[in-house]
Amino acid sequence: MHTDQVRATLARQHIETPSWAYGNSGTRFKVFAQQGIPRDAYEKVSDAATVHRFTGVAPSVALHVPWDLVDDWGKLRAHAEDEGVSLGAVNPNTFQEDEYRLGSVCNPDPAIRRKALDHLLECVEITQQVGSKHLSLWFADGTNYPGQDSIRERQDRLSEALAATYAAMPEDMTMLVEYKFFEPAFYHTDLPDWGTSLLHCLHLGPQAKVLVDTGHHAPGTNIEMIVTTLLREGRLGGFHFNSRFYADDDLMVGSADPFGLFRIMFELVQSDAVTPDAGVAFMLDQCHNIEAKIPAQIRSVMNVQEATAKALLVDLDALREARASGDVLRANGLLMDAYATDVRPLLAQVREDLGIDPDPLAAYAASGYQQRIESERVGGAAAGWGA
Ligand code: AOS
Ligand code: ZN
Ligand code: ZN
Ligand code: ZN
Repeated sequence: MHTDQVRATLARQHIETPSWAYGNSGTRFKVFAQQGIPRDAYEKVSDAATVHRFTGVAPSVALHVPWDLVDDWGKLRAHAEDEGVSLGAVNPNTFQEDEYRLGSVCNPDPAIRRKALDHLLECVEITQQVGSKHLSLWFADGTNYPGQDSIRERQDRLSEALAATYAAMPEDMTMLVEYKFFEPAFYHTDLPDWGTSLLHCLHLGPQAKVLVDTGHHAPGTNIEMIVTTLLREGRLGGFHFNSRFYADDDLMVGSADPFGLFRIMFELVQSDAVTPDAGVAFMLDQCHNIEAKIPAQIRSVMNVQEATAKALLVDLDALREARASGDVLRANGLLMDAYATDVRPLLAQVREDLGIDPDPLAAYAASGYQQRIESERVGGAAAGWGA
């Protein structure tokens, strides 16, 4: 791809940040509260808009209900627009109520399943009120011991709830069905892998697609193979980008395995799916436990940009020839050459094309925004992972 085309493609990327990344978060051992943390969804949106202001490619923010609950979704939507961003995927929470101890939509108690389904249906409404097209579902449902519940009957319950939610969606809404191989359930998870998620999506209909969270696979999984298989089926709804060393660590994407992120981007490049036109939602899903929230999001956005830029530099014509002739070393060499390219100057040029500072992190540090929110935001932090 010619450099001008690479720059134009990179300038059109859309990397959605998650509201919950701006709030306090932590592990089950400790939540380290930080200064300047948003006190409500409005301030989370302002922080997300700040990431967009300094990166130029983060124009929307995903919401989480009820962590981002407001009394007027239309007002939050207007606030986002005033700040130069839009409200993105709506994420229901079916994992923090006490009743969900044995699951939510898969729970053996029909009354609890009804409660969970009512919440999903409420989130379909909220998705429309905030002007979003994505309902993003992740279920913590599963069991901790063999024999605890019927794995098969739980699939039936899950299917029933998804079908009722799907039926309530307008035609222009997409249901993203996220999977995770373990945690918080330890023996089995009701949506553990891409195959289970895809099966449910195929039963539901064309508006249901798989959400790939890069932290939700067993070590060594070839994620790019999953990505291409779903792309080929037209069922890749999007990503929750993050990094893992051991489990669902929700670290800055690209910080643990930048080569793996590059390989995922290269599969997307080959299917022309790195900009929003392809309908694959690029979303971050991270919890910055010990590092400053906004700069960490900026770094994550930059890491996605760098992996994409490298993937766009692969000489596809030469690769086609090398593959056709079985020239293994040349084909691999073409990928490795692109991966070895320092794309920071190219991305600095893209930022200048967008009219923003070529060094987003330095520009943010010099902006005084962090100092301002730390002095203004005293007294309480918004709900979130580590509320
Ligand atoms: C949980 O591990 C998943 O990654 C969720 O998608 C995410 O953490 C959050 O719960 C979405 O609201
Ligand atoms: Zn996720
Ligand atoms: Zn996760
Ligand atoms: Zn997550």
